[in-house]
Amino acid sequence: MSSPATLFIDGAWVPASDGGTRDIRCPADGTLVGTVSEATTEDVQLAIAAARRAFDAGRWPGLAAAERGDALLKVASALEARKDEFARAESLDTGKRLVESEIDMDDIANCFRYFGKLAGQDAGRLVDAGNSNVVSRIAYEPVGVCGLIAPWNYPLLQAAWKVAPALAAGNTFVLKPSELTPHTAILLMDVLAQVGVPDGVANLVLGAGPVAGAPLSEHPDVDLVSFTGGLATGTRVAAAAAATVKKVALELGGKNPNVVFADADFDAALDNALNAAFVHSGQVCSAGSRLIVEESIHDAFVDALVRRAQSIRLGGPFDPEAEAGPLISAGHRDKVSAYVQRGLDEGAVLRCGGAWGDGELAEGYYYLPTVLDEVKSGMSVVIEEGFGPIVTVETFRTEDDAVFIANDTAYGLAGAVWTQDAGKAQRVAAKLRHGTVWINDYHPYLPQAEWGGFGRSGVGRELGPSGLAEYQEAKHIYQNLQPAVTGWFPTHER
Ligand code: TXE
Repeated sequence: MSSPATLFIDGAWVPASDGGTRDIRCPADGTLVGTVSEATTEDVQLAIAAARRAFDAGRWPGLAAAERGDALLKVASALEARKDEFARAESLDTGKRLVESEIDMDDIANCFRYFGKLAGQDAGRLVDAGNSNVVSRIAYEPVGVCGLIAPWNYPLLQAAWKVAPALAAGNTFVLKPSELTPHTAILLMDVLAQVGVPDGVANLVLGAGPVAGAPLSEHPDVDLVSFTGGLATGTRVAAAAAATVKKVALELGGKNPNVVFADADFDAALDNALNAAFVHSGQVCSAGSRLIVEESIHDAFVDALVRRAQSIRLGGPFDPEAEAGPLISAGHRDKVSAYVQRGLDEGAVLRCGGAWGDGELAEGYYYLPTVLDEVKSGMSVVIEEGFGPIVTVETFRTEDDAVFIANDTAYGLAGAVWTQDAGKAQRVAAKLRHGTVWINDYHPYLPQAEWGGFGRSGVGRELGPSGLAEYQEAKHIYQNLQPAVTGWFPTHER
């Protein structure tokens, strides 16, 4: 059998240089989804070289920004036209429900549309130099070759948050999706080629992080690295990137507080606490994994939460009854199990879950929705990201306590506050040290609004105007309209 050609380098589909491959299996039942190329370091270097040539000598960076924007609008339309195919591929790779992948595909089309429209809008800025003989302006230029490293939880969505602004700004890139979930990135390259993105501008390498990803953070010809993934890998990427002083953008997850005051709309807060923690089985960087509830409603709220959590139906991507899916891999499920066990060893009270799915679910990597009550600051389940269907419960008595507990984390990605007191909502929102704060809601985000973290949740912002600025260099162009001798150094006769 010939080797699959699923690396996209310099406008061509190629196999790995050593013929290496990887089987991709659906986490819902282990079925083989496909076999893809596994890049070698040499393949990654070829992709970087292609991106470098396309940036230094190609036409993409110099195109009118609106023309690049038009290409992105075509990508959005193509994604809509091929939504079923993309959503199916995403669900097979991740095990997530088809309906969730369909929502992701709509969001991805909107992301391309947003950056497509934004691309031509800002022609820079005139600066008042305080001198009528000077024209001073700021031009926004592409950074260069971008290394884009994406995770497995929202494979194409996280890639799109990087690819769309990188292209809009006129960069070239090498994308490395997670080795577990490559298929929608492969489909995206097909779409980019079809809408006329020139050869070498968009390159795709597949494979394990240390081989296919690390060169993107190390190579001197890469000017920017944008990474979404775990804290440990992100720290490694940033350290490697420092050696060549690359621009670095990091999104490293969170330990996100969901603060519920006693005066909140009980049913809405409860329903959303469930969504916050258990959507996509908690494999969401902004998952509301820390429920921080006012002491007076703790018992009623947590009892109801446990009842609802126990009734969540788990199942595969195409099971119409399923409400949440499996974890991404056996390794990740082991990690989630160990994390919960550590919490129990440290004194957390297991209210439900804490076990693998059995019966029919035993074919996949399912983990039951888990509520850990009576956790305390300093426990590992309060400090570390669990990235599974786990919610911990803490209580507070005063508004100040609530804020203190919510900010008592090294992360700072997102959080929510539930109260019907508008003043309290605004006071608490203002004090939360998190990049997104929801008031009486959980999880919505907008392509036109910045997304990113305080503290160890990362560096930089994706989406919104700042999401484009990450991929631009600001250049000051200063023109003297009346050149003259300065006389600073007088002419000395010898
Ligand atoms: O992620 P990794 P893992 C968190 C979550 C999870 C933990 C570990 O808590 O339990 O991270 O998950 C590539 N140089 N998040 O191990 O390793 C890798 O191939 C360059 C939060 O799966 O961070 C993949 O493409 N790249 C998160 C990407 O990095 C390397 C989403 C992310 O994988 C590399 C996912 C290296 N040395 C997990 N090593 C979020 N922020 O949403 C690996 N990679």
